[in-house]
Amino acid sequence: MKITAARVIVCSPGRNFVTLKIETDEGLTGIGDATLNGRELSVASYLDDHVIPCLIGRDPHQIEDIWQYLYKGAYWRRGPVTMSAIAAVDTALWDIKAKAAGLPLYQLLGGASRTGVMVYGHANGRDTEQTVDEVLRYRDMGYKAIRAQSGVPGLEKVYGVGKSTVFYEPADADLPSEHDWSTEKYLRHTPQLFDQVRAAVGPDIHLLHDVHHRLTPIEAARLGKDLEPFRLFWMEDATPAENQDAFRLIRQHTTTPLAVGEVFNTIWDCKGLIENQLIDYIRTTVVHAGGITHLRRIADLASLYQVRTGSHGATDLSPVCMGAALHFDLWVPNFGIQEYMRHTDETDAVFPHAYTFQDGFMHPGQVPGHGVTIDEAVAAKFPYQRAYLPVNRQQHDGTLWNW
Ligand code: CS2
Ligand code: MG
Repeated sequence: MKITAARVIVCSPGRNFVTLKIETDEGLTGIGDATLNGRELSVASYLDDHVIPCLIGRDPHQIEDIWQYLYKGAYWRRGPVTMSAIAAVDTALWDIKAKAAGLPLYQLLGGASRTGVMVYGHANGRDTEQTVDEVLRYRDMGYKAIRAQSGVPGLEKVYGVGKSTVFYEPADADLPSEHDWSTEKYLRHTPQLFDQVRAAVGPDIHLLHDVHHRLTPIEAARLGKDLEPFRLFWMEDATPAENQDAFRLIRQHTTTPLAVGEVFNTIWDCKGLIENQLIDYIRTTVVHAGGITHLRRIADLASLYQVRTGSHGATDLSPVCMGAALHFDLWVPNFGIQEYMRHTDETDAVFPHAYTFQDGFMHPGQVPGHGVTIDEAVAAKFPYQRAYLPVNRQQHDGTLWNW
């Protein structure tokens, strides 16, 4: 089989998505997600200008060789743009290989290791009361695991709290909007939020929280300790993780489980965290960490240290990534949980898919490939629209901070 053509489809059904479509001389096609929120066109260009010319004429079955060619052949290794582009190629090739075999992708990875994929949903509210109501609503929808994020008294806009409680799209402006931040107000508010959420929802629902990189290590240690009575499933992105050793300080002070990695793009970003057991869940994804091929390597390293997977699954990762992720999740032995932020109906119309949600669990479906397609005619109705993620500034003096 030979790759005869490949093209990048950029569309914006409510938010921007970048999709790579690979065609072969046997009529089989495969697609991969290449969406990098706020930098979509960089990945589109990387694919169009630098990757696709190298793919034409290659055997699509040679997934590993093509991965190595794109990773080592670029000379300039790693980084979110490069690895998202490689991920899109990898995902599309696994899609083709599974279709050629007439099997759902998870069967090629090693078959199902579980009956379904436990997911967590996003409950958010402007204040504690609305957030508690939203957590109860997600429980009533059947979720066994629910992330809770709320507004912080005294802060106008914070990460994780959308204009509506149903959909949350952080890339909310043509140029970065500016949020204000106060660690003190956040650290005062969050423990009482979870005190009320846990009291309302009871002991059986897994509760998660995303700190979103906004604390220093000692502040994260304090929050982890304060949250221990509420038995969180995880506290995510407690502090920026460029310095993997920073998690030692958090680990010394709290038993609240730690998750990190949605912004990581290779195994090198998390090798120290995993080998030193500084985290409990690794959040790397199909779309941003080099595709199925590389994500398996990260999961295998993690399994040596009892670190489980907990892949990122926000709405800025397309249904193509979600579909591929669910096949990975169904197979991976050290599975932990999968994030599932529902896409809008517009997005789902662009990306018809076989995956399903029922009673807190998802399944990728049984169709050959990863089970997600792109309706290019519908996609064409939604042209690209520039949108950036916000930035944070310290409320007291305007210092630029982590959003
Ligand atoms: C968040 C994301 O879902 C999460 O855990 O960290 O919503 C993140 O803010 C976005 O994916 C950024 O584009
Ligand atoms: Mg996150």
